[in-house]
Amino acid sequence: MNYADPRDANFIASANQSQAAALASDYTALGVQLERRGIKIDEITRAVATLKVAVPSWGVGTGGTRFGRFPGQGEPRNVFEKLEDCAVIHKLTGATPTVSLHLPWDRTDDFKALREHGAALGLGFDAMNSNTFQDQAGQLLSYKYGSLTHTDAAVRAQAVAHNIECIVAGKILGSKALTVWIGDGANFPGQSHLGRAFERYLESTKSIYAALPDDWRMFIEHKMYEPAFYATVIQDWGSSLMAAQTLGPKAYCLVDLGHHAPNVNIEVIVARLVHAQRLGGFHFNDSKYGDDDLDAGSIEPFRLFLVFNELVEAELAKAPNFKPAHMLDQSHNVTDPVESLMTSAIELQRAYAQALIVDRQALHEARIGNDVLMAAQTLKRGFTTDVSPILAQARSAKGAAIDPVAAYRKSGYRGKCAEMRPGKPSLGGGIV
Ligand code: LRH
Ligand code: MN
Repeated sequence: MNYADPRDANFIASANQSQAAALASDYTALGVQLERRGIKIDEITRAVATLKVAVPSWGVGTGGTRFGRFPGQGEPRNVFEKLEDCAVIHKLTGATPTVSLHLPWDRTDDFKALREHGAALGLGFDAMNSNTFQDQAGQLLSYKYGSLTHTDAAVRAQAVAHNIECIVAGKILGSKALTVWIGDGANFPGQSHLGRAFERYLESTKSIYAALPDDWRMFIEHKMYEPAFYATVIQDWGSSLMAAQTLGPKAYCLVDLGHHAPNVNIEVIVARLVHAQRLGGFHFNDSKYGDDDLDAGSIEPFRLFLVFNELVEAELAKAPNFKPAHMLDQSHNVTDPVESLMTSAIELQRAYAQALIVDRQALHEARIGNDVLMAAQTLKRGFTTDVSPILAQARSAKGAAIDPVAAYRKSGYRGKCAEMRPGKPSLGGGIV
């Protein structure tokens, strides 16, 4: 089996050779089409090239559900190997220069070495994620009945301490944010006092907030349900926004697309959080039913486009305090995680490019004139334009692969990992 390092610039250049001519003619053709619409294709390509997406460290291993996990070949066995896979994603897409870690899943006794390993691979570190939704071996107090909102102050203190541990590790790694998602809630009406649970959340997060360095942000991630199946303490954007506004200017709301009921209008939530100047960022993925954590743009690509349309509107309006962090948060149960993460990062770039080519002047006039159909058509025209040549050009211009999945498969990386990473991956259930 021949193997070539997919992170190697020469390998990528040779992989691109056979596709360069086709890309050039497709790019020119799209350029002519967009020119007719008053759009300069190179400006869009430059803008798309600036979109940075963080990869979840927990996404490069095969994910699972409570019913089972079917590990793939050559799974990364520790955070250092996870970074190697993340570097493949970044070198081939040019779009994912940072990794978002999750503690204790990525705990190591040498975060300085991890930072250096990342730097050597051309990677930085995005938001740290705490985990008080599982009990760890040797943990003193259980999170069975909650963590930051547990009725027992000692459990809350333990959960606060873990979040501060994540900040300490993040400071060594150069991270600038902490994402706090808790599964705290109730399975039965009556089980918890809905008001006091929220007050306990504020009391606990105040202690975490106080430990944040000045240049850090805290991302509060809401979720409608699961693991709690009746009431969740931070179940919606309203609860998250109230908490952020109570905590202070470093607290923001993080929107995980899968954390809403199927037909909730997420782009309206985005517009409100932009207005409130509290849009901290996203966990991009896709879903049809619950928090399915499927590949971004794989089920509802129009919804993803409409979210990016709100982001472009905010950019054009120079919305104050607007710097959303883009992260993927997915669980790859039946695909090669590297391939899924590469194609998902590209789907974010696609939605961004489609939103950038919308004729904003025509849209504005149609809206002001209540020409409903023309407004809808003008917006949709962005979505129905195949911007693939722009995405490929943006990659090739920065030495990434014109066709990342083809290059990845050509490299034989997965097979090489199967050789290099022997050992029996754990079976059973759970997302990692
Ligand atoms: C919760 C969540 C959260 C992560 C976890 C892996 O559903 O979206 O962001 O901590 O997935
Ligand atoms: Mn998430």
